[in-house]
Amino acid sequence: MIKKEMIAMLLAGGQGSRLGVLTAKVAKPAVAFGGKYKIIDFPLSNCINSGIDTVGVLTQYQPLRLNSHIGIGIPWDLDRNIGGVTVLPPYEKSKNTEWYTGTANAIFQNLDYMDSYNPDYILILSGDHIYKMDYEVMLDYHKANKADVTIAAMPVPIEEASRFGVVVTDEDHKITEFQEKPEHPKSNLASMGIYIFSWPVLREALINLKDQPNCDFGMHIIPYVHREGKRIFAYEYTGYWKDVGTLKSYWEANMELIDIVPEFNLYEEFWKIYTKNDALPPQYLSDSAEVEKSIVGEGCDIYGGVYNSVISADVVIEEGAEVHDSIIMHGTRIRKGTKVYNAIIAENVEVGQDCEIGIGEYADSLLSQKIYNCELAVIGEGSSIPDGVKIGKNVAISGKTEITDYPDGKLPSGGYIIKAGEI
Ligand code: ADQ
Ligand code: ADP
Repeated sequence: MIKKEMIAMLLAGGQGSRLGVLTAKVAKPAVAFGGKYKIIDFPLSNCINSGIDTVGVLTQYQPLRLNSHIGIGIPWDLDRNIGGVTVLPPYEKSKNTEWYTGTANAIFQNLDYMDSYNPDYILILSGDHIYKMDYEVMLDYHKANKADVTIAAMPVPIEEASRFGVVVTDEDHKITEFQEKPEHPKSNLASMGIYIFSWPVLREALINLKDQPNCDFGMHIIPYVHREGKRIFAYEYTGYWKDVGTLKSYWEANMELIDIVPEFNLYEEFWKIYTKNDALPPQYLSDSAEVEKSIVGEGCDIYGGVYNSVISADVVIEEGAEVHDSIIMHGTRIRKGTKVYNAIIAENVEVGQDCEIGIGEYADSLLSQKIYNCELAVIGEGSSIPDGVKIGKNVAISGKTEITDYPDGKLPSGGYIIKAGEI
């Protein structure tokens, strides 16, 4: 039997519904980030940079593009004969077939995969976090504490703590209490959803809870091991970490890349973030282009203005168009005279001439399906916006929009529209 001291299991199967139109056709870990990357590049790069060469990626929701991005793992040096990256979708078993009904259920359904490496430790990761972490150091900490479980944790503003699992620790960082997304958090130390388990402890918990519906790490496994009196420690992390599960946090994390001294630095030599290379030509900035404080991807043609924005590869910004404080993804074209503010525009969108995106409060509440209050205009992939359309902030739209009439800020639409309110 092949022996690996620690293997990683990367959970990449959630629906990502809070990202709305951005995840309508693609799993959250495959959403573009930072002009060049996909979200999943961060945990995968962390693995290889930490010396972990065996990674199971659990996929379920809209996996096509995620699978083609991962391929056989070449960009991350994870194309191995033994180990490497393995995509693990749910599969038909002899007795019953089940989708992954929860994070721990997904891991349970892959017991054989984990057993085949006879590991001492299992690292559980999420596919939707932007951060750099050396998991080897976390493993040393786990061993030094003779821990059964180590949970990476970091302080968050107390008013945000109820979005997370919350841990209470003693002076030795031993966890004395764990609350999953509590209404009244007892501490501001949030679980990052990154766990190291000693394999026999996890194995036993998964088997004992195998009949638990929707078995989830935060809801079931952690409370179970705590009840069983296992040694659970918090590994306090102080660097940059962002769960980009909401439109606002996704937009903020992109914007944080373009600060003069970025909070999160993509340019460090010693901790590279790897991604699939599409071998595109360089970007072209014409004499009419004006670019300030922005990331501009390969293959872009810029004739207009780009300010404080993150522009992915193969984007065209025509003359007289302006993009401010926005994220524009791969293959999108912004035509002449269009102004874009505080927007997220997904892949392969055509925005016509003289449009206004992200200014004012225009939205057609009759067509609204979901309420967001993210102060952003969000346009889903493949959409086409005809000339002269105004789409206000707090609006998400996707699909082909056929504007027949556009009086007093109303937006009659063929696609679906999401209006603003709360995230
Ligand atoms: P959440 O952020 O709510 O809480 P969760 O929805 O459980 O995280 O998803 C974690 C990861 O698992 C995501 O990458 C998601 O894509 C994936 N995933 C979800 N369901 C899946 C399934 N059925 N199959 C495969 N993959 C799936 C968790 C913890 C909290 C902690 C936060 C930190 O429960 O305690 O604070 O993460 O972000
Ligand atoms: P969001 O909260 O934005 O939808 P997540 O990816 O975190 O994004 O998924 C949310 C929850 O929905 C998770 O707790 C997960 O258990 C559940 N979930 C998502 N997709 C599926 C699925 N295909 N099958 C079962 N559960 C799912």
